Amino acid sequence: MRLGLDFVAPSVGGGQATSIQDPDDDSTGQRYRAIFISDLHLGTPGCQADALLDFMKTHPSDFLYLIGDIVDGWQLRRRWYWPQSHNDVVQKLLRRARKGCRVIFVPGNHDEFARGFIGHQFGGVDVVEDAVHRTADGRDLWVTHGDYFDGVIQCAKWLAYLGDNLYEFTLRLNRHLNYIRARLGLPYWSLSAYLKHKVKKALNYVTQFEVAVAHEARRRGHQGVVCGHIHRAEMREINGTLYCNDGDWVESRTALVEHFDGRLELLVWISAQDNLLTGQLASVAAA
Ligand SMILES: [Mn+2]
Repeated sequence: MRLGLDFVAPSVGGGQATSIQDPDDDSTGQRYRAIFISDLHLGTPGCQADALLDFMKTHPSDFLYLIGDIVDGWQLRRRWYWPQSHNDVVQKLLRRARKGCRVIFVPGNHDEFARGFIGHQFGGVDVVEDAVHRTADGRDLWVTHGDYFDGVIQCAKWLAYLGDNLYEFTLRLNRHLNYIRARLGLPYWSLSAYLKHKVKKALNYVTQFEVAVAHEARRRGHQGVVCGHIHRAEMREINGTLYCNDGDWVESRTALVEHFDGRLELLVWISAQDNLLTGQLASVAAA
């Protein structure tokens, strides 16, 4: 198994389309056995729906795991924001399920409203509390969003809401700053990623989270875990357990994929228009 970060270039047609091809399948890129994505935060201006659509369009899979915070119910309750591109993402997800892809939705804390529908199926999408994915090479991966390990959210919901507001604020500030930076000819720079990185580094939060999740996966008898929630893509062994975090589609645009031989890989989506920023994106996700 290869550890590390790889890049998915936007497909320019033709190329490596493989295996099952249905006539309605417009995908031109590589097919994966499984794709794991989380923290799309549909319903917020931060969601990079267009990039996600490009990724989804070009990369079909047999399994698609939606590991929480897909729709941001917290933000939508406060302010309705639902552009066409967010609708397109939902349509695309449902279409995949219709086309025979096994789509599994594990709700997170931002879409906890969906936890009321656990055990049900909507348009071919299974809503489950958590899942176990068996890789082609026989490893069992526990699939969970990860917020159950978040002491702050578990103990005091209002604190989490406060944190959410601050996060939204930095994201907005980030957009303005980058507009100015772009005008000055400077490359993209993510303030919220920087702040999150700094703050959480100081609190040692990320490590604690990762160790706790990996430990629980091991306790449950699995070889690894795939989660999201902290918006930090990662794939590494922790005390003999494979810890995978598929990142997010607000900043890092990352996905975890399984190849047909069971090999797992962490991908960063680079849009055609910003391939100059490759280095920046890589360091955010790989940090
Ligand atoms: Mn979350």
